[in-house]
Amino acid sequence: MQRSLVVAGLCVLMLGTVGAEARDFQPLTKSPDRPEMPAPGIGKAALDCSQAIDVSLGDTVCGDTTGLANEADQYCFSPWNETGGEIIYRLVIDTPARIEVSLDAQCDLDVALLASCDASDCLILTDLGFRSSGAISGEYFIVVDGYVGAACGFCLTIEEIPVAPPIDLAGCTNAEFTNCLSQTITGTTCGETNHVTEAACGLFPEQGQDKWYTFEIEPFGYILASANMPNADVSLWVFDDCLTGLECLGFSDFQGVGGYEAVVYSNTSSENKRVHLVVDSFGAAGDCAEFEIDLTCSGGVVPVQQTSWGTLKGTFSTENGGTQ
Ligand SMILES: [Ca+2]
Ligand SMILES: [Ca+2]
Ligand SMILES: [Ca+2]
Repeated sequence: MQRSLVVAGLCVLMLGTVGAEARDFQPLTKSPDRPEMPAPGIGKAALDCSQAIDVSLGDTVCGDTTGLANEADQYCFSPWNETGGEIIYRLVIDTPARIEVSLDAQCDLDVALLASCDASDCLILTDLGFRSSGAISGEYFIVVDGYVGAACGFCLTIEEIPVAPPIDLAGCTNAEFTNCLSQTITGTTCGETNHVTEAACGLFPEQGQDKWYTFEIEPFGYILASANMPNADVSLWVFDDCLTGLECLGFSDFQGVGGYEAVVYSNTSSENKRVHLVVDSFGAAGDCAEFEIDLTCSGGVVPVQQTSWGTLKGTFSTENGGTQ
């Protein structure tokens, strides 16, 4: 394993590993590369929704923010500088529905979803749109705003989408049992099935075919996986065992094609823990690709080994200094 890849993987781990909390809304695309600190001076949230345009599920509405006033320039406490003028839409959903809102703009506009007419009462801010994780209802405000003063024409589509299918349990029951060892695993998702597209801790629909591995992790052991698909946009999941409901324990999909994703899971219980590591991809339905996983796994090989922080640190230093 090359040192740079390990470092890259660990950096992703620090920045990108997502815990198991459910997300009510997800962006449709990965975030553009923008500054991580708020621009000085932004923070206005004084929207006036008295002129908000009513929209309904199924609508596509077009507008133009050119020449409009900038009443709000920060949403969701994001660092994104939304100093362009804005147009506000009001969406009322009577019958619970899963929604997707997508923005097609001629310049760098963004779209925010608000729970009330207040840019601080923000549910999600995205570059090109968002979807709800499940069915929602009630009154929402959708704001189209301009990143760093951008202003132009756009169309916004608000539609109902199907609720995500449940995870196909065959992925779990047919998973490949793998010894919990530090190793490099190469494989392909081609010939597999798309068992999982969305789960509570995911960020994007992972429509690719997915390959499942099962690991048994000793008490206070851990699993650390960094994966790459040279020709596709890899993602990683960690799921609880089938018997315990396949809770989503970890997820990573922050890089694009050829980028590395990393997840870590620690067994904090005093009993052996069975988890599934799933290699998946972001892309078109049924996509598949070859992958490589650099794996560090502590415990689960019979007889059960003792793991201490000393060996954990030793593992990292060995990996950092190793060549292959
Ligand atoms: Ca604005
Ligand atoms: Ca999948
Ligand atoms: Ca990725």
